[in-house]
Amino acid sequence: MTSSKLFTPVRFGALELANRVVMAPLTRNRAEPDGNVPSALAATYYAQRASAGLLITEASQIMPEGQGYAWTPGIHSDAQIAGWKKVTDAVHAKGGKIVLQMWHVGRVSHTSLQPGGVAPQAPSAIAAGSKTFDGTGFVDTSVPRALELDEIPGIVAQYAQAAKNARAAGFDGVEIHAANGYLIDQFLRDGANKRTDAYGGSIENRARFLFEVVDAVVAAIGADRTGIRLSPLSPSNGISDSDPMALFSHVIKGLNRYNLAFLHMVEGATGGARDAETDAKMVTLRKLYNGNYIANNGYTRAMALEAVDSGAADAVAFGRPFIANPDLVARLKADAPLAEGNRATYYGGGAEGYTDYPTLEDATA
Ligand code: 8OZ
Repeated sequence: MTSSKLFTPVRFGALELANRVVMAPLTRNRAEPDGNVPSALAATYYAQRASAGLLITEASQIMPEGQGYAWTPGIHSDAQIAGWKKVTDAVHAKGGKIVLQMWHVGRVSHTSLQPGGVAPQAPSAIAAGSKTFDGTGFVDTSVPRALELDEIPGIVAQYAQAAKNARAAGFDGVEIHAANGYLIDQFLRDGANKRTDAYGGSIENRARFLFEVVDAVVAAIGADRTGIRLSPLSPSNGISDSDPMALFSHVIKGLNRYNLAFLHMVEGATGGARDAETDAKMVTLRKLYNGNYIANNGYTRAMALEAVDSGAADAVAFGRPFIANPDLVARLKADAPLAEGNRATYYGGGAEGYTDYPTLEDATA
């Protein structure tokens, strides 16, 4: 047992968390193929993990065009809202808190996943050069089309509608997915955004879309129920920028004015190893933020205790460790061994590798 602050309550805006261990968003590709509706198994899966201080759901498309992989859940149809309601009810029944991660993939998609089989939406017609999963296998992402200037307000409005849908589905709030090379990140970076209008060129212009989305979501459900995730130094999904430190200094300083529930940062390359140079840059960026900070990416128990006890972070999000350890909080508290997840069952499939990982108590009973 330990008396670390990691296991103490904290308030993030309107969200009262029982501890500072957060479940990071994890794509699992198990929505019902008919309509991309969260399944009954999803309710079991999230409820099993409800002892986290906060659950952040897998990324969920805000509109059909926002989908980039097979069987990811949406938050745009009535059936999806009803499916998510079962998830939030199950989590709340166990005393947990849960926010929905809102996602538009932009160019990280394939024509076969787009309504009408057309090219995916993006700031500019530049392919990501990455792969996606179309339901049969891994395929190259398609060359996208550049959004028309007059289409952008409709997408911003869709984020606000998705946030309202999330609240209707019983979520405690939302996380705006602005990380990992998806649509918002594509607008931010000069490697993906070659626009010559108000949404391209200068850092201020490239950040315009992000701030319009934040404005709209905050107006829809309140800043105290809105969080955002950034990955300033991650090369995920073919994203690149000539000066990420200048870009994200502007973004993070700009986020200070909202008093959001939290800022959640992927520190370094998403899912990758950590290095000292990148960590130092992340510390520089982190210091620019005045609000609640959730740290993420490859944290061990020792790193998480240190981060929270030193005040470097207010909470730590764990991703992959939550797959095989539904009782991760209890295991961290007891300094118990962690189970290893089976990579073959990360994406797609049913209960195997999803809802069949035992708690330590059950495993040793
Ligand atoms: C893994 C596989 C597919 C999507 C992300 C939503 O990187 C994802 C994702 C992760 O943010």
